[in-house]
Amino acid sequence: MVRAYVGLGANLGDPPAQLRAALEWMARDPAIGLVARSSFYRSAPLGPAGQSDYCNAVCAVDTELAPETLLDRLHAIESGLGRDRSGPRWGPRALDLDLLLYGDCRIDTPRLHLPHPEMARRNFVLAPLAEIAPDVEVPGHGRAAELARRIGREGLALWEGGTPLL
Ligand code: A4P
Ligand code: MG
Repeated sequence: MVRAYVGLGANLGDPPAQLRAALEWMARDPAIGLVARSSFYRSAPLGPAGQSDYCNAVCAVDTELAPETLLDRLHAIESGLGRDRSGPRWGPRALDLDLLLYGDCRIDTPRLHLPHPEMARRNFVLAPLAEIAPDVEVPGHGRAAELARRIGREGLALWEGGTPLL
C-alpha cells in the first residue's frame, strides 16, 4: 500500500461542487482509499489571462495501484466530470487532477513525472498539502510545511467566505 497525494483544481462551472464530486468518485473506488482532504482554497489563476479564480485542494489516498494506473483512474474521473482536454495549456478547466506524490517515487517518463514538476512552485498546492501532511517530503525539494512557509500565500484565500490567509 502506498500513500499518494492528488492535487484537485477547477475554475469552470461550480468549482467546489466539481472538487466534492471528484472526492466522492475517489472515495467510491475500491482501489483508492481516501485518507484525508484539505480545505478548499481560492487561488489566482496561473496561465492565460481572463480566467476565473481556481478552487484548489489536495487529498491523500492509500492505494495498491501502480502510479500509471492511478493516473489513468484520475483521468477517467476528470472525463466523467466534464473535463474537455481541447483547451489551451493552463487554460480554464472543469476539473484537473494531478498526481503530486506517490510515496517517495521519482519518475520521469513522457506520461508521468513524479513528483509533479510544478508543485514546488505553487502555493495553491503547497498550502493544502502542508495542511494535511506537514511532514511529507517532496523528493528533491524538502518538507511540505517548510516549502509552504517559504513560498507564502499571495493570491490564496480559503474558498469558504474567501477569507485571505495571512
Ligand atoms: N503528466 C505528467 N506527469 C503528471 C502528473 N504527475 N500528474 C501528464 C498528472 N499528469 C501528469 O496533463 C497533461 C499531461 O501531463 C497528461 O497527459 C499526463 O500524462 P493534463 O491534465 O491533460 O493537461 P494540463 O493540466 O492542462 O497540463 P499541465 O501541464 O498538467 O498543467 P497543470 O500543471 O495541471 O496546471 N492556476 C491555479 N490557480 N490553480 C490551478 O490548479 N492549474 C493549472 C494546470 C494552470 N493554472 C492553475 C491551476
Ligand atoms: Mg494537469
